[in-house]
Amino acid sequence: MKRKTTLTQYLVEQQRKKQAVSAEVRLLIETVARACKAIGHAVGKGALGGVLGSLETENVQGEVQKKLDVLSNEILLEANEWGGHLAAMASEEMETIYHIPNRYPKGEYLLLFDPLDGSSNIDVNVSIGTIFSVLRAPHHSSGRAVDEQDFLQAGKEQVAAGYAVYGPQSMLVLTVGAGVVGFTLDREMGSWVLTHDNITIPEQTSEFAINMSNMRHWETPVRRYIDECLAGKTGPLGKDYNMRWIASMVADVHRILSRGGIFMYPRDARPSGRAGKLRIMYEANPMSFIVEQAGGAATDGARRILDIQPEALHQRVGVVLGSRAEVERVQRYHQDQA
Ligand code: AHM
Ligand code: MG
Repeated sequence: MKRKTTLTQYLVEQQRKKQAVSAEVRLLIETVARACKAIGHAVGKGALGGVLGSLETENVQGEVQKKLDVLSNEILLEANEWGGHLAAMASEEMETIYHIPNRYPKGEYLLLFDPLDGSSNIDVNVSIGTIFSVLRAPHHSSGRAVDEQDFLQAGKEQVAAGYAVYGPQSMLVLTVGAGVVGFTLDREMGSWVLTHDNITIPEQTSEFAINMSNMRHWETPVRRYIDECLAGKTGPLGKDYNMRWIASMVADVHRILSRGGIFMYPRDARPSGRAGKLRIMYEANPMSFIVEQAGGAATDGARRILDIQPEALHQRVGVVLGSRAEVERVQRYHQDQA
């Protein structure tokens, strides 16, 4: 029987053969993966673990926090603060950055995460997930501690990115800049086992994912593309399209990595939608890195997402990502409009 490759073995191999990861990054990813296992365990218990429902608190974006949002955030902080591989962390659930407590050594990397993405699906037993991004901490010769400004790096600077999806199976999908691989959690053994080597996104697709209830607010290029999809075989795109919308970015992107498609959460005309909904640093950037590494593309309409210079930790951005040919078409429609 062929021996199974675990996450640890995969990372050691990357470190040894391709030098794609340093020992610190390997440790960091393994620690995040261990935290994801714990989050997946809590998610799996649901009502039995008393973890469903909301708290009375709001996060910095004014969203009501779910118990699992906060618990997942704590699991990730606790798992990562003591290993010596990080200079600081940032999260969707925290207003500003989290400094590594003085009692622990500091490392050279920055970790950003959305601890539990797809919050509206937590209480209804639909797939949710964790998204993470790893950056290098700038070196300060003065020895001063890192600050929020140090996190504001374009997505192309990411060293690694990944997500865990908690669904019928728990899976971890990862890139260290050398393609995309997927691991499935072997619940009996408690280990992440490599099950999806070299994930690639088909270039063409006939499936789109967008929240159609926002249609009246969309900008013209988005409306044009979706109108053409809806026109089917006799329309300008010449084929019938299907639609899927899970409303967990992790699950929607995972489907696209599995069988192609386009995912859009575009900017729109609402006062709350002008900048987009999804956050660049810990949602759009890691997902765009993964999608590009799998042969797909990611844009905000005008620019490649990974090229955008962020100006704030919780900055939002319009997102169009997935199969290359479709994303490029949407981008062309934006250029036509400009
Ligand atoms: P969250 O981080 O608070 O869960 O919000 C992000 C989620 C994405 O997972 C998903 O794509 C989107 O919000 C769904 O939004 P909507 O409910 O407007 O369809
Ligand atoms: Mg999110």
